[in-house]
Amino acid sequence: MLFLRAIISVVALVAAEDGSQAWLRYAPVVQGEISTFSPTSIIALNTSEISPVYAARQELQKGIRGMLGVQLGFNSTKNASAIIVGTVEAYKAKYGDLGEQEQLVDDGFYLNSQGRNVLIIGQNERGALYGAFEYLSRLAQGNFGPVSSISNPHAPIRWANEWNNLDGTIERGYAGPSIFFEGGFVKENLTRVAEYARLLASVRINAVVVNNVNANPTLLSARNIEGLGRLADVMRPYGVQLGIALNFAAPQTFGQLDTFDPLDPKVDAWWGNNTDQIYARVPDMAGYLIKANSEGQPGPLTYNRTLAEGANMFARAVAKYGGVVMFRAFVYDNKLNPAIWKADRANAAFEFFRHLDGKFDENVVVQIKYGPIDFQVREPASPLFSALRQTNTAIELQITQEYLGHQTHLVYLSPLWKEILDFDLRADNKSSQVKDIVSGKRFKRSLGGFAGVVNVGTNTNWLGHHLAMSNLYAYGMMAWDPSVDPETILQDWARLTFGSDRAVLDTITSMSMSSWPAYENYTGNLGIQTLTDILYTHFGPNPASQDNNGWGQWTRANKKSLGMDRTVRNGTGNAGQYPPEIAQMYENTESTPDNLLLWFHHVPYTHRLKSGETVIQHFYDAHYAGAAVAQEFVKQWESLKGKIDEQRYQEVLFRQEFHAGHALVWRDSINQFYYNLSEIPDEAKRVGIHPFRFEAEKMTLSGYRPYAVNPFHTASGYTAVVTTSNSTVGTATVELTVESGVYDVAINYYDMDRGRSEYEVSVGNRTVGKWTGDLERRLGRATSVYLDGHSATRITFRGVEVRKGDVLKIVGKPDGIEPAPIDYVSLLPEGVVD
Ligand code: GCV
Repeated sequence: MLFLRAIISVVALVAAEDGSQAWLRYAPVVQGEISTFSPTSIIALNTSEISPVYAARQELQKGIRGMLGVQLGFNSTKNASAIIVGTVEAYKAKYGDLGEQEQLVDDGFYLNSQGRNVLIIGQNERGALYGAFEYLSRLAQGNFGPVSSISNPHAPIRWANEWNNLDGTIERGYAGPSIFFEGGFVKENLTRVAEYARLLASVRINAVVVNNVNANPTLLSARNIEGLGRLADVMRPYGVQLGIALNFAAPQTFGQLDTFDPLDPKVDAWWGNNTDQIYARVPDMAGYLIKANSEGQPGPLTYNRTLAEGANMFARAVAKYGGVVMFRAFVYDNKLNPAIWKADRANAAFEFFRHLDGKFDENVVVQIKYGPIDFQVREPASPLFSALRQTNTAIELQITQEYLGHQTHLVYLSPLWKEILDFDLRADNKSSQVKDIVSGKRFKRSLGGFAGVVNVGTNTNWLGHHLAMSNLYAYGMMAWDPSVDPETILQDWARLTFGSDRAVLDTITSMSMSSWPAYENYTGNLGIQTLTDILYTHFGPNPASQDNNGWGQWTRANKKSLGMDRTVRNGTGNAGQYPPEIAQMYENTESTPDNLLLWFHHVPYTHRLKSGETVIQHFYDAHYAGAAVAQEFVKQWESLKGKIDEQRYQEVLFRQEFHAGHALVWRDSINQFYYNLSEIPDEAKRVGIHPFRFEAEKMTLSGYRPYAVNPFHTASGYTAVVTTSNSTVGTATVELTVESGVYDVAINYYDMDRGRSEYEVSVGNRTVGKWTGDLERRLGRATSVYLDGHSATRITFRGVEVRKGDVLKIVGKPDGIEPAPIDYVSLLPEGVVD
């Protein structure tokens, strides 16, 4: 029997998998003491189909069948070897006392082996389901020993936010259109919503806000309320509650009142009435999420009412149903004047909310982004966490990689979140870790927790990149218990997702754990922010886009110096928003950690870091180091060929190759930008010096012409080539004056939206490769209609034989608006990256 299982397992390892099951694959298990698994049946203490206990029963049966090849029957009477799953109350009613349950809080669970019985007992039904998932996760990881543990959540609020529009698009979503909406309404087929709820429940997320915070008021139409009811119905069996985002002006724009003033009784009554209608269809709705007076959204400030008055209006409407209002602190003026040295967007949330402390109703939670700006690659913790003492708070994290590579770059985010959650703000000179503030423990608040912007789409694997799913898994597990180590969570996820092969685990661990530092290195380091294009896609490099506009993500880079002066002494005063011990640390360059130096200080490029390096040389070195790590990811992943099923292996490889190429685009672009600005050369003589490149504009061109790329630093030598018209086939040729040998041929080109150009490259009349510029179809990243840092990419053909004097020829056939653009060709001897 065991031998048979072992065979099944090997076969399953190589069978194609599409990622739809994520970490809930229940693949046959070979490791661990399988023979000690003794249960022969499952007793569920609630068998109503809408109960999470029922879902737990089904999941236990399915999981055990998949992993162990054993079909457990359902039983109702206790026998010597059953898995018993249910709530404390149901257990007590049936079997009497249960000792340890006293320690359970809402959603908590208890696992215990009693002889050959396994007890999975939740404080509530949802907790029982969480316990079942935990038990299955242990089995999947080869842990068959007796269980005995109690697990309680760190905080009651553990929500997912989905920025889905009613037309089916997703703001900052990179994995296809919405699973919730299309054409203005809730979708008819909600199969994937149920599957998503199952995934979320397995990582103990208890609610989902299904629509964009930039909310469409027509969500409140009768047809959509019915649709919301259907959404809640399919998620309910998994204990995942529905939440919705509201548009503050809805009473006027949708309800046809002449005002949306929150203190106008008509408006109050309108929201009360609408809320009653929604709760009539969704009696267990979790509550509302509100973005007000932010980025053009309406809010109470229009009527000179406070943000608290606005929040409390909704709080009153949902209070009688036990609902909560998540009110976002992401309120700022996006028309700031960059000429004012002391103006600072980072000050906004604190300035708007601090004086409102204690003015919010008990069922309001102020939802605060982790840093003062907007999900950058590195930010200090928001000072607002330490300022709200009599107000419930939650931290907002982002699983969707808006500023972090759109799920085409591998970036494991749990270490970033951990740094923020563990950060000690030293409120009143006492330990005040962010995680203890948002749980409500530090300031003794009744509510609090976590909101994670996920943005799953219809892509089979949910987030577009199989490896990005570690972020969703980690988010849930950290919201439950922020003290867990990011590497431990990662390894659990990797074992569940890819199996327990040591090489697979070690490789994925090494790649993922080095991914955030690498991304920080080749994008924006020393706290300067991500340096992506904030005026367009938030994907590729464009440092100049940060400055001289009203958005306030300034770097203040000039010829001599850069960084935001946020000191109290001479700058925007932002450092002074922190409690005294932290304020003092950030006030001075000497005590500010290097990785936040440019967040808090404006310094010359020649300023010396604690390492002894200058700021500019650190920029150059870090960009080279980070991009080099991204090249290694490809080789690391390739070492797993045959150890992972071919489908997921190839899909990840494709993204890692893109990632490696785009990391070089980032490296060169940022280095070139700051070299150009500061005119300080790279001591290591790398920046702007590319001995292995053949610039396309210097090749012999026919049907192609040189094109000055904008931003200039997103093209090697600032110039690319494009076809002379959208119907002309272009040819670029160059004689290769290199020693005969075997080379990798890397071609940097631009893959724009709205066109699928075709390319062919040959060396000495021997075809090296052909490809189509169709990444807009294959990657979910935001696209660009320009030649720029978003469309810039690289394709590499490896092991090409080249003879001295061979002619390299690229033929480019334009399509749509895409003129088959080429930047350069690198001819790379083994081990060289250029
Ligand atoms: C949903 C940033 C993003 C916006 C997002 C906003 C927010 O500005 O770029 O897409 O809007 O944050 O969090 O409200």
